Amino acid sequence: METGKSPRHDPGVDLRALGNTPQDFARDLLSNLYYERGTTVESASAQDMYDSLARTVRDRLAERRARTAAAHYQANPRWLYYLSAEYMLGRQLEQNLLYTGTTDLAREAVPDFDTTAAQDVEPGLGNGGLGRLAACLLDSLATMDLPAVGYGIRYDLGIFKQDLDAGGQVERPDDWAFQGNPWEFPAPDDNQVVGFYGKVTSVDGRREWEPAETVLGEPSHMLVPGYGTDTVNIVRLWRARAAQGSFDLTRFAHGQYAEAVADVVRSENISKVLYPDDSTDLGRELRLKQQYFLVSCSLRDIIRRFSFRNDGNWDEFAAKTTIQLNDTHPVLAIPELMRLLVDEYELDWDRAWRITHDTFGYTCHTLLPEALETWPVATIENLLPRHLEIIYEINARFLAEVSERFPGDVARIQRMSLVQEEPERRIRMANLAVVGSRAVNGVAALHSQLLAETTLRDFAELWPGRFHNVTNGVTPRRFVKIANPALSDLISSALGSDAWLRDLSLLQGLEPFAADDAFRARWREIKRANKLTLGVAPDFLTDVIVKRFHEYKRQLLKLLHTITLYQRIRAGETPAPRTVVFAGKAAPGYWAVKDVIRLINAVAATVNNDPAVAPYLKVFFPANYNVTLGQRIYPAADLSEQISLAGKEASGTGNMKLALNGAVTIGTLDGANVEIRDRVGADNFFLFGLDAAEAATLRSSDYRPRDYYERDDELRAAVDAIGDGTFAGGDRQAFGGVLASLLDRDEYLTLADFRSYLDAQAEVEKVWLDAEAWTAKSILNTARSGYFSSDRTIADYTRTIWGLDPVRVNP
Ligand code: 26W
Repeated sequence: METGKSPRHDPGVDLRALGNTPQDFARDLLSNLYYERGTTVESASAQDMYDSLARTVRDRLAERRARTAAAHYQANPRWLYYLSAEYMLGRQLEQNLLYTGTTDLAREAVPDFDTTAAQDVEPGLGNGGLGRLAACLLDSLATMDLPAVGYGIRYDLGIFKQDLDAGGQVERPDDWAFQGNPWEFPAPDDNQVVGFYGKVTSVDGRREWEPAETVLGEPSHMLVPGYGTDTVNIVRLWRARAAQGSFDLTRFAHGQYAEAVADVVRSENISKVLYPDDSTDLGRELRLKQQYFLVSCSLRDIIRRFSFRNDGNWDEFAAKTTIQLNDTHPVLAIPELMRLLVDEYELDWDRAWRITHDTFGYTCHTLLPEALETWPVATIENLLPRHLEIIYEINARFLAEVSERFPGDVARIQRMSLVQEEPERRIRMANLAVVGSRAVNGVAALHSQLLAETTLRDFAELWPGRFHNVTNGVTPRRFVKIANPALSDLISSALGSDAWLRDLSLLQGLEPFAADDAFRARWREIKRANKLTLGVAPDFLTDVIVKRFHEYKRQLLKLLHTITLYQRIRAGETPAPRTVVFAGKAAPGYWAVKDVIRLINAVAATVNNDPAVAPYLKVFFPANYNVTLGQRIYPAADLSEQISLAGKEASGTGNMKLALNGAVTIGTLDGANVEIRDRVGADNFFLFGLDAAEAATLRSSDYRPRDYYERDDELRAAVDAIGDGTFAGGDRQAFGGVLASLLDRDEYLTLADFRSYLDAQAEVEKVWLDAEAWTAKSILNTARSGYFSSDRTIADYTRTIWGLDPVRVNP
């Protein structure tokens, strides 16, 4: 049981009487229209119809959910709790129709299905890769019948919506649940109280924290169904509410109504907005509050669920519970569990530490030093004074262990300390995560290797057995079956069944079809139709770079190539026609890449308005890249651009979605690209650029981007066009910042990799002109990418880190 309430007497009613005949479905839809929306088919708005349909589908999942909860109660299994500040769940309707097998029923019952389905809003409760990975992992956990709960924050405002105004990014708030969220079940009874600020005193030799402020965490959950199974797990999201009594009666009595509610507003601000910064640590106090809010609510909920079935027997806790920390954002869970065990449940330190350490696993998602979170000691001391004491105690004991292992190695102790001393005292959250966890993992083979060799080297030397790799994956249900139904049907008919959706290694069976003319023709036809759906030219090579904007991801390298193509065409060359698709958001304060977005759109305007260029080149920048838009782009892509500077991209997951949809990759040896190339074969991957070791060496030497600029005529011409006003109506200042960053610093070695990249693009073009050869590579990319299913990722976590057993749900 999820709720902690005692199991109810079974009244002998079969809830599956919901039934799945067209009559059953239509009746339930109507019933929801009448009784939930208070309207009729004749007067229903699109929103009324959408909401009623969503409820009709949701009810079918809810019935499975009830059976899942009963099976879990019976089994009293070991649980995985996934703690993540972000989830990018994607649209729910299509997925839930598919998972309940009601897609056809819905199309039949709903008068204008497409308009209705278009009302579905994706909950964008994440920034990018990390949040979408969390959603893929939840999908696979449920599909594999593993007992798991995801915990997160129910932000009122998700990732901002991106508009393009005169080619520049403008942010608009994403009030995603404005029209209500039919997929969500509130559970106000499971409220938790969270404390902040205040002081710590000693009472009978124990430390006692008296918070100065309390806030309520109110949970609701969304259902996470498995595919091809009756398991329905949940993701539980916390929303901040003012604690009772936050209303200031004194002020109210003095006529200061707005001031009287100030505390209410302040409390509820905690879950107001997702921080839109992907990979730079801003260090804002409200963000730390969000992190503690998530951790505190979730741990109390986890302990409540544990005690309900295991009688508060702490010796069983780590056997029944494993908690995975999705990057450092929820790392306060380590000192918080210590605080609960030591201060509230009165366990001694050593026993509490054993339990805590045995409970946690930590996944790191980055290599960028600027993305490693640290918090000023002063901020933590003010907000969470007891946690700071506990962190100091953990540190003292940990450093004693290090000195014993490495006597006199002061530099090592300084590097490993949880406390950074200069330029101000800060807590290093990644160090805390490693010290407090049983297992640490990176998200691709190269990433895990670099973590152990560089970023976390001292820790890997101290505890080599603690370090693991678990290569990321993506769910084939959403990113192949739902995104690309025509391709999915072709795959199923070739393989003789749709079993590949639950065992993606079966895609191997497509290999022989790479040599089958008729199959190749059909494969091309589908790609062509998907391009039409996306709105790009069906016979152009569709060349896509879709991801968050960051300098290390090098969208600028793609743009330099695009400018070169433009200049070649202007000079009379006739390259193979291509559409370059750019999409992605920039962090609102990240001016360097906001300029890149502006420049891309300026180039697009020039290219797309030049009739001499039109037969050969188009540049397309659809606004507001999100899961929904991704689902339209991946199926239309021919070429997948994965061109980050080697050693910077932890894994990437868009690379996997694109390969599974038959795009061929052009990429560096970075992140999971390495493994993609190993699997699809070097012949079916366009490799270029420096590798991670070469890049590190060049960066630490005196790298001079101007030398590359001066030596390469095409590079110089492309860079000059940025500075001479070609794309800015003659204004030479318009992109001065971009120009200077390339020529003066070029932190990510764009100029150094330019020629190698253009050579690889020449190879791309050569193969593309042989349609049969290209299609064979495309098919082999799909056939050999089964490894990149998030089901395999979950199998790896389960085997090496979590040790979970499946619990089957009775029909
Ligand atoms: C503190 C600010 C901040 C916010 C988010 C720092 C770092 C992050 C994330 C760790 C950034 C992120 O999304 N990382 C991506 O995680 C994906 C899933 O593992 C990987 O595929 C991407 O390579 C990695 O950039």
